[in-house]
Amino acid sequence: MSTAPTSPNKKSASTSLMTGADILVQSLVNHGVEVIFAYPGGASMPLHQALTRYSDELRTILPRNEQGGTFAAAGYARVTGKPGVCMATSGPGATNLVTGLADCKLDSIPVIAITGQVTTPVIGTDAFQETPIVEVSRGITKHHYLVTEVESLPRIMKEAFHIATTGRPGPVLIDVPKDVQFASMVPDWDVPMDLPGYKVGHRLAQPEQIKQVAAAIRRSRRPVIYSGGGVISANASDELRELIDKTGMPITMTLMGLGAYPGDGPLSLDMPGMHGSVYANYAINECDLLLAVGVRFDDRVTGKLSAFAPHAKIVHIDVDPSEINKNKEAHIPIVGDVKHALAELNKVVEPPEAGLDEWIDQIDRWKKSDPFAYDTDSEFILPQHAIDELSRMTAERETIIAVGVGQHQMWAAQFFKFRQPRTWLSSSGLGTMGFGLPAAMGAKIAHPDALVVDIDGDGSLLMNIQEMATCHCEDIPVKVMCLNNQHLGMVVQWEDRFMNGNRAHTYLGPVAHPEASGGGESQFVEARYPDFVAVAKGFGWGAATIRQKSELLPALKEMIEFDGPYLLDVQTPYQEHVLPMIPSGMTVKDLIKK
Ligand SMILES: Cc1ncc(C[n+]2csc(CCOP(=O)(O)OP(=O)(O)O)c2C)c(N)n1
Ligand SMILES: [Mg+2]
Repeated sequence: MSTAPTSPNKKSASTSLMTGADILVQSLVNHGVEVIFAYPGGASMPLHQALTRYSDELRTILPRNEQGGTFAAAGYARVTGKPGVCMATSGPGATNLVTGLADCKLDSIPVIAITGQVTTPVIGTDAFQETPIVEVSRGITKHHYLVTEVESLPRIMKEAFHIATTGRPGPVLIDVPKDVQFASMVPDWDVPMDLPGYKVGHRLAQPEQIKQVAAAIRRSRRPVIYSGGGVISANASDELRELIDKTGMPITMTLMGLGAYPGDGPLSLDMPGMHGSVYANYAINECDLLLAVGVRFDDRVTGKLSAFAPHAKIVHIDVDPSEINKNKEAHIPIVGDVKHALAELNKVVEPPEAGLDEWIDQIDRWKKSDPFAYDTDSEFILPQHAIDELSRMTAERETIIAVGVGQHQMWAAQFFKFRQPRTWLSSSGLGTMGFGLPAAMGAKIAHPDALVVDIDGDGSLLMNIQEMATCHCEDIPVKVMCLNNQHLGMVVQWEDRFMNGNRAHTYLGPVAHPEASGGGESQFVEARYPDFVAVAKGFGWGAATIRQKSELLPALKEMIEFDGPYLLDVQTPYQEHVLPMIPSGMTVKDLIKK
């Protein structure tokens, strides 16, 4: 193994010596990667040097924290379906990736994370900036590699892209010691993969199973489609819409599944579960057939499992066999690619024999009596109102929404009407505050002509606010609508509901303020901290703050039309609760409407 770096010759790349660093970067280019979010350090410097040599083919973006880089890569992957790529140095750089990897694992997002590592001879000695990142991230990656010799690099790169993007997508970590980055070889780009235990190509629904599903639909009187992130990642939205057109079946979409069918479509029941619609939860409770597609029966959807869809025959289609019968037993379990299964089903499916008029009438009555609602007479700008207006204002243009985690996230899911897949970015499984701004950044890079808005909470925004610098310096004009309630609103809501309103570190201003211990008098916290407008302007953003209802529409317009990144700080009261709510582990009978 030579350690002398050689300059790459891209044209004859397959016949000349290349360093590990150049092989890795050339391999990214070969796999169609257009952008990498990479933060340098000692152990990844050769990789960064290589990135400069490929700058005409591969854009390198410097996030301001590696966590921001992972979420930006994930945002890019979520809106494109292509793998997102991020990179960090060893030690603290690598550990800053951990939350992002966990996020991608739980939401099945294809991301390739590359880390620099200390040189192979000192691995395991607690060398400077050494962390065993493969060990650290073993349980939160789909796969992981420590590259111990340069000769494996072309194969590992090929396998990593294959694993991240096939079957159930997920994050793959590649840890590359510095001596491997310097070592050189003549790469073979056509090297075969060596993945004996990984056979996703065979996972297709069988014709017999498709016939069973068609028969179950034909016999059903009260069917519901329960559609999730798997439909989005399989790019199966068209097939799903065709199935609905052919059968007239109503559909509820999970937090990960929003946009697969238009949220304002006639057969949409919106989201199910803890903060889902009354009508989706009632429909699941009463249905006789639950067609679960690309979902995982998450506890935030099901509540108490034994009481979930108690009368239904359950069809469960998912590409990942480990999801089938994991939480809820399926009567017709199908392991297979969702797009293929739905396409096959569409060839044979017929509408329910007995007709669905009665069932749809019942659903419409539920929709009428318990719509998502908020107090339109409030003297303040309520967060739901701001989202509702933004949804209306952007209905006719290509819009992508990212969110943080908390009340604002749930309200965005309830009140923003998503009409297309891959236009909604939410850290759903992990529920990671700080996701919104960097995810929006990644989405904007992928779709520069789209309007990309991060609807954020004041707590969540602070967690990765440094990415404002990235947006300014790299010319990524995202918008942030910060629903500023001066509190960790979702935790406040649980304090109010389940802990007698005792405030326990959920106020985001100075602790000397009476609100910090719940002693505030009014509905509206007058003093706001931090001054988000000053912060945003410090980062070179346009910014404004509003608190009067009359200011909302012009301010939204200004935000949308502003030439560059822009923060709109919307001061809201904090007493609003996200409703309806089925408390954790409970059933539809425990649903709280007020
Ligand atoms: C990284 C992280 N830490 C803690 C939590 C727990 N948590 C969930 S929601 C929430 C409050 C979020 O506050 P904010 O972003 O202001 O949104 P709001 O609920 O006020 O709309 C907290 C602390 C989390 N989800 N993620
Ligand atoms: Mg808040």
